[in-house]
Amino acid sequence: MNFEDRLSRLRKEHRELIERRNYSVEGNGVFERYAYPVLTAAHAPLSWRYDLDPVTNPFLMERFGIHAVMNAGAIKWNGRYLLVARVEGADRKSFFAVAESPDGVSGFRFWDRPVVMPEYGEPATNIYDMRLTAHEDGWIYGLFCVERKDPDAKPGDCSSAVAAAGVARTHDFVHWERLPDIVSASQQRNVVLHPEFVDGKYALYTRPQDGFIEAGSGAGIGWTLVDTMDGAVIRDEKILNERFYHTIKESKNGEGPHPIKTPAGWLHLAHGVRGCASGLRYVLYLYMTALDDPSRVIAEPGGFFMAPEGGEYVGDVMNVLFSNGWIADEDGRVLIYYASSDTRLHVAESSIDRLVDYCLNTAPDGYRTGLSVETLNRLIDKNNGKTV
Ligand code: BGC
Ligand code: BMA
Repeated sequence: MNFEDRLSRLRKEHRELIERRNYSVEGNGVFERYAYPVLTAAHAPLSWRYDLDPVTNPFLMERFGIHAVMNAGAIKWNGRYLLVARVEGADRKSFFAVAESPDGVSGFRFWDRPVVMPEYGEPATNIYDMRLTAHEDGWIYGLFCVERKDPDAKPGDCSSAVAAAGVARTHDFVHWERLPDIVSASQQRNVVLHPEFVDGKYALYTRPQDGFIEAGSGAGIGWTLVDTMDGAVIRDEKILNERFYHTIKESKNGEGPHPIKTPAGWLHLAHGVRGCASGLRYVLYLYMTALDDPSRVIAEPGGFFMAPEGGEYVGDVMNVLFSNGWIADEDGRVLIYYASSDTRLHVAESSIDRLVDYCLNTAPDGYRTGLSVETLNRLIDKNNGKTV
């Protein structure tokens, strides 16, 4: 095919992909998945991937491979639904890019350029998984993972890394002011800024780990208060949501986006990780904390809220659902942006009322099979009209 024909075909396919209407699919009552992913590598503008000049690129081949789009921070901003996605190139480096949609479920389109994130200290090898928080101090913060090679890695060790929490803030999603990485004695990924001051301080959900991959003595999702985001230092961390033997969060867990404030408490979305013969399995779960103390858990349904299904299992890193973005709309609708297998980004829809009902009326994990069977029998008895 000649250059012009191929280019017009690529443009047509790209336009059709972006303009495709999405629709929700009936689910389990707790949420509905939408049929199509909201962002994929193919959503990246052609001008990012191709040199569009027939003289310098006569074969119209890709010059910059975009491999995956996943793990997006999400926010409703001036009536617009914005995602700050993790875009990963063929070179395995990820960066952030903003995409926007008029309704939050269809028509997501990338802004013209990726985010140029200023460096702090030793330039990062990789950055990913931004959590967005419109804080009551007036700034919109993006907290994200900053990965660098472990300076203590032995010669020949090309895998050991150090994860720290990066901090940047913006008013327009184009210009970002980079603040110092958060200082912590532990490795930190999945650090999330709570949207309100607590006791006059900034509150952070943390995830202390001994190593880059292994949690080690890191017991789960932590909580800490810091005086400033301009040079935040984690001193005392309290673990508010623990890992637990033989659960969906046996190996690791981490806060997703910042929690949503509801009349019944703060609603949290998190990921839980367990090991199995095929590697690590990442699923999503919910829990709630008290309005007067966002670090006190008041409800936690047992098991996962969402796990991979069908094609979601397949991708660059199999068996992974991950979420670091959701939007609570004014009408009570909640849009949950989740990525599957580190490859593409989807949306599921629920509502505050439904998610709170799910949290308050689903039995907690009893941590042993006998209690699971008791819970099941209570439900069957109820359905059989027996008083329990
Ligand atoms: C990858 C992340 C992953 C982390 C831990 C990083 O190198 O980019 O996607 O979460 O390793 O496995
Ligand atoms: C992590 C995360 C994600 C990723 C997941 C699965 O630890 O930080 O970026 O989706 O692993 O690879």
